[in-house]
Amino acid sequence: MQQISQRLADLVARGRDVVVLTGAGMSAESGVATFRGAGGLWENEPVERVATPEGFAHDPLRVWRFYEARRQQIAGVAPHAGHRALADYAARHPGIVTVTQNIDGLHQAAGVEEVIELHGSLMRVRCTRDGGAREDRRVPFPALPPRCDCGAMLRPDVVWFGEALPEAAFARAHDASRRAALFLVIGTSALVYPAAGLPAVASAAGAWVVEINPEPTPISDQVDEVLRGPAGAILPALLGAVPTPDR
Ligand code: BV8
Repeated sequence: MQQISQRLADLVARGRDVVVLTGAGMSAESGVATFRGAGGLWENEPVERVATPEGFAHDPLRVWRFYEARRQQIAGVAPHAGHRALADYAARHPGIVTVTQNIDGLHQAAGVEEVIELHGSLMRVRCTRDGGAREDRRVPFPALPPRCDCGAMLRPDVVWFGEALPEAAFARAHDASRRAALFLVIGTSALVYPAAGLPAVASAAGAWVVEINPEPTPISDQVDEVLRGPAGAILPALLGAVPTPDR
């Protein structure tokens, strides 16, 4: 692994007040498509058509086809060594806070007990009549768009553009960022707010902010340290031995 600073080594060994913020790049090595860049999800499906309330109101079937395809993809993938390294580290350091923009559930599948999901979950649906949300792991759905027992249409329980993030989840993530000693920002293009603003919150409060990403991002020159490379290789080396997959 590339050379890391003594400060990062000490903070990882101490394991207190550590916050991890992940994006789609964290799941790339599990075979899950990211959003932006070559072969990204948004390449074939413009955001405004499949990740906005207006797009859903205009063509719910098109939106559900987009999310159903992702549900089917997720049903067939597993966490990689980077997910397992994070989960193993969290098990050894219960104070670590795992915040994700991802909706694929792979941190939980790797064994992380508590994950703050800022943008919702692929495997949760929400009734468009009463807003009630629940887990629904049927893949595929019997019909699209899926219906609630009350007869109303169901929507994915995810946060679309122009929609507020779940208030309690974002408040917990923001509070943890303000108290962080070490903030790892992993696999995100740092373009989508307010999640992308959390590294700056941590930095302003004195955290050592480290970006783990094979590519530069708009925050690369604002963080304290950059580990340029894939999460699946960097995290096991950074956080210690990776447990066998049968955890
Ligand atoms: C809101 C749906 C307000 C779920 C998504 C300032 C403040 C607040 C809002 C805004 C603001 N400025 C603009 C806004 C509006 C907007 C926004 O941020 N627009 C951007 C594009 C300018 N924000 C919103 O609309 C948010 N809502 O603020 O509402 C409000 C308040 C009150 C009342 C009403 C409204 C909602 C944002 C959530 C939108 N939903 N998706 C889904 O389908 O998943 S966003 C979408 O992008 C995903 O959720 C994803 O999580 C997110 C970010 O993408 P990334 O995860 O970073 O993925 P990406 O592909 O971009 O990058 C992958 C990275 O991984 C790359 O850097 C790559 O190099 C790297 N990588 C690749 N391989 C690896 C790797 N890294 C490590 N290892 C590897 N192997």
